[in-house]
Amino acid sequence: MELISGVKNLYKMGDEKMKEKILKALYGNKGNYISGEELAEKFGVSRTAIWKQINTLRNEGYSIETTNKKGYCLLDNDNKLVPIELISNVKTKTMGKNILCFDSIDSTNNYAKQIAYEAPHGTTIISDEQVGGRGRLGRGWNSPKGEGVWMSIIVKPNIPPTEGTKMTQIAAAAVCMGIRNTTGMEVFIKWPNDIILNGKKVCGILTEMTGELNQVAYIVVGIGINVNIEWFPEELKDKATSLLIESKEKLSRKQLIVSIINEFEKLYEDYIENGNLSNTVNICRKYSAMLGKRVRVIQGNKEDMATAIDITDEGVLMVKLDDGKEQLIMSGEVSIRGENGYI
Ligand code: BT5
Repeated sequence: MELISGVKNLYKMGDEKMKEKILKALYGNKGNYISGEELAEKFGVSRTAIWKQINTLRNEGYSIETTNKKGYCLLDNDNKLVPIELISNVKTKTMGKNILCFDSIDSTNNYAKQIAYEAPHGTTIISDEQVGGRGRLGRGWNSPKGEGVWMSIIVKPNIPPTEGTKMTQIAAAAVCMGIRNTTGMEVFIKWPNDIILNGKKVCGILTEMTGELNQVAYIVVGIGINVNIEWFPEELKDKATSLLIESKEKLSRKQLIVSIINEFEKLYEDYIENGNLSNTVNICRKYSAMLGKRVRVIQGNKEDMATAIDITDEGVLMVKLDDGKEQLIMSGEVSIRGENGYI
């Protein structure tokens, strides 16, 4: 697991490494040349030191063009996820203001949990690939390299653990709006944690919480979106899809990430600052893949057919069972499947 970019010691911003400073300067000038001399002067080091750092950056996959006369130029490499670029594009107060990007990792949720106590609220972990991506209840999450958004946001709300499941609804609403805003694609929310496109799963959310009985210490909100995946393994191909498969177009992961973080902060602040989950719930209702549909409620060994009738103001699903009784479904308590398998 190697941290490819990001400020390694992210809590001491003054301690930024030379490589990061150079990268920042190149980003500020993207598409244009800066001379080695100018960089050397700016950072008080030799031109050779600059050249060495540029080589390191190149080895890490940054496309940097060099000419003897003009110096260095960072080319637009749209698929490369770079903290500096993401951080400077989000329009938020705290969310996504610390971003760590990995080339490969077991699971961004695992890493987020390792650093969660020290990491500032809003810290976001992103990886180009996950080799141990996780779904709920020990299930796996397929996370191929360079083709998805595999990210985890650490939040530290001042709420009791019983409220924690609301983060999943906030994230689902944020992802739904983020995808709609950046791609125009008509995605829907399958309560509680899936985003559906043309009847197949395009995104899953894994929310994990740590805390005391009456106070959350932190919550890790893991979001996995199939963006530019071209094919799925046999066991997933009937139930999973990607934005690329449905739109036939390669999409920018950066724009998507930025938009989701912006939406997430808006909805999160509405809830935490103003105690208002209604914006989230309105989105979850408006774009629900479930409301009005027949669903299967699975509780332990028991299975009932029902109709999904509402998402309450608390973000809880209400169903009407076939015997006429209404039942509230708390997230995590039951699984819900469409009548004909997955929806
Ligand atoms: C989820 O679980 O949908 C939560 C997925 C969360 C993934 C993110 S990625 C960043 C962060 N780091 C992690 O390690 N995880 C989070 P669940 O509802 O249990 O669905 C899991 C099931 O979805 C699997 O058992 C497969 O059937 C299916 N699946 C696996 N990979 C998939 C994919 N890429 N797209 C669609 N379905 C998939």
